[in-house]
Amino acid sequence: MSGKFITIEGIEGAGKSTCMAFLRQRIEQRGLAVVETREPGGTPLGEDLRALLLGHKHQGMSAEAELLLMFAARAEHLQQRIKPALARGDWVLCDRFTDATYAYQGAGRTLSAERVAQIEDWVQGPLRPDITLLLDIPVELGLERAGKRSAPDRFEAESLGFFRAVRQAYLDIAAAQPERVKRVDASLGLEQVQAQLAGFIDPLLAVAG
Ligand code: T5A
Repeated sequence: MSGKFITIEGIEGAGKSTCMAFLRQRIEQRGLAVVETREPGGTPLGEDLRALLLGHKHQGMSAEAELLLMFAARAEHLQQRIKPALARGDWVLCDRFTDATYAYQGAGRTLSAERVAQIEDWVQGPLRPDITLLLDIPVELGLERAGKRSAPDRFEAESLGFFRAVRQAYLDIAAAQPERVKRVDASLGLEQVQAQLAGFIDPLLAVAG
C-alpha cells in the first residue's frame, strides 16, 4: 500500500500547527503509519537552517540566499525523511512545502516563479504533494492569532502588504491547481475547519482501506 504526501499551507496564524494534530490522528485511526514533519526543518540540518531563516540575526538577508536556504533545507528533508517514508509506504504530513516558497520568496520577496520552478524541478524531480490543504484566512485575523501565541519571527515582522501578496499567491496556486490544492476557510471555528479538512482527507483514507 502506498502512502500519501500531504502538505498544509497558509499564512501566519492560519492554524496549520493546530490542524496537523487533527490530521495525524485521523490517519492513525485507520491504522496507517504517518510521519509528521515541517519546513523549513524536519532534519537536524533543516532545523539549524530554520533557526537562521526565522531568527533575527540575519536581518536583510538577500532574497536569493533565503530562496536557496529554503531549498537546501528541503533537499535534505527529501533525502533524509520524506522519500524514505514514502518508500516505506508511510503517509507524510508536512507543515509547509514548496507552495510556501512560491508564496513567500516568489510573491513576497518578488523573485520570479520561473526561478522557483527551476530549482523545484532540480531538487524534487517529479515529486509533488498528493494533496495540499490551504488554510485561507484574512491577513489581519491570521496575524492577530499568531501574535497572541509568540513574539514575531523574521517573517512575522513583515508588512501587511507582504502577507497580502503571500495570501494572494496561495489563492492563485489553488485556482491554477484545483485537483491538488484544496482551499479551507480557516477563519471559522476549529470544529468547522476540521470538518472541512475531513471532507478532503477522508476520501483518500477510504481508498487506502
Ligand atoms: N517559509 C517557509 C518561507 O518563507 N518559504 C518556505 O519555503 C517555507 C517552507 C515558517 C516560516 O517560514 C516561511 C513561512 C513562515 O513565515 P512556521 O512556524 O512554519 O514558520 O509558520 P507560521 O505560519 O509562523 O506558523 P504559525 O504557528 O504562526 O501558524 P499556524 O501554524 O498556521 O497557526 P497555529 O496553529 O499555531 O495557530 C495560531 C493560533 O491560532 C489559534 C491557535 O490555538 C493558536 O493560538 N487557532 C484558532 N483560533 C480560532 N479558531 C481557529 N480555527 C483556530 N485555529 C488555530
